[in-house]
Amino acid sequence: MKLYGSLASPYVARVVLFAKLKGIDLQPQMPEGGIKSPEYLAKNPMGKMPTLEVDGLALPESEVICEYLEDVYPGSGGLPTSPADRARARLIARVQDLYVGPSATTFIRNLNPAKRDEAAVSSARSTIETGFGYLEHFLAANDYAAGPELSIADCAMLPAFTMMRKTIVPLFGLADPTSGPGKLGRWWSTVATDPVTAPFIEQYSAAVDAFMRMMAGR
Ligand SMILES: N[C@@H](CCC(=O)N[C@@H](CS)C(=O)NCC(=O)O)C(=O)O
Repeated sequence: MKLYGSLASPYVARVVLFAKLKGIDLQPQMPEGGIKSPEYLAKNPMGKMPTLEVDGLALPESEVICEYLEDVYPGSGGLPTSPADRARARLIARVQDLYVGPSATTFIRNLNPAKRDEAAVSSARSTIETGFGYLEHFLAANDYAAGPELSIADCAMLPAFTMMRKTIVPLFGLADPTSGPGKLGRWWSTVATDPVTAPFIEQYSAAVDAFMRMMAGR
């Protein structure tokens, strides 16, 4: 089983963390020639990371990869047991993907003030706040994102929020909901001190720092 991509990508990091919850050590590696090479595009024509390659199957899309791992290693962590709890965990991951992730990507693509699309940034400012509001609504009141155990919901949110807290929040002066008194603030305090996720945040932060140094050179 090979996971293509760089850990600095929150989508790749989500898969790495989800695998970790299942006791699988999945180390991502960049494909030779990069994600726009003909060889990689033949596996994943979207030219994005991650892609999981396993038994002749090349699977893109981080959430689909996590669900594949769940099917192969069912009941070994990462998703709660009851259908309602599983749905809630999946919902939070989906809200992250649909209502927060795209705006965060817009900010990341506009880091350089000299090349900034101000209209796109202004629109992302309002859409990301709406997305934060949706997460605040659906997050569990206690413990982790979807309840008493770490789940696919934390895997979707944790890398994204680690990256946002280190990059776009300070650089664009966004209000950081994970520093506030609400459920997102409570959630962040939990994952930032949890014995599984706290070291992961540290490892992932180092990858983000390296990514930001690379972007600064552009
Ligand atoms: N929906 C995809 C998003 C993947 C994605 O956007 N990955 C970014 C890195 S964070 C990428 O590969 N971008 C390269 C590009 O768009 O050219 C997933 O969940 O895997």
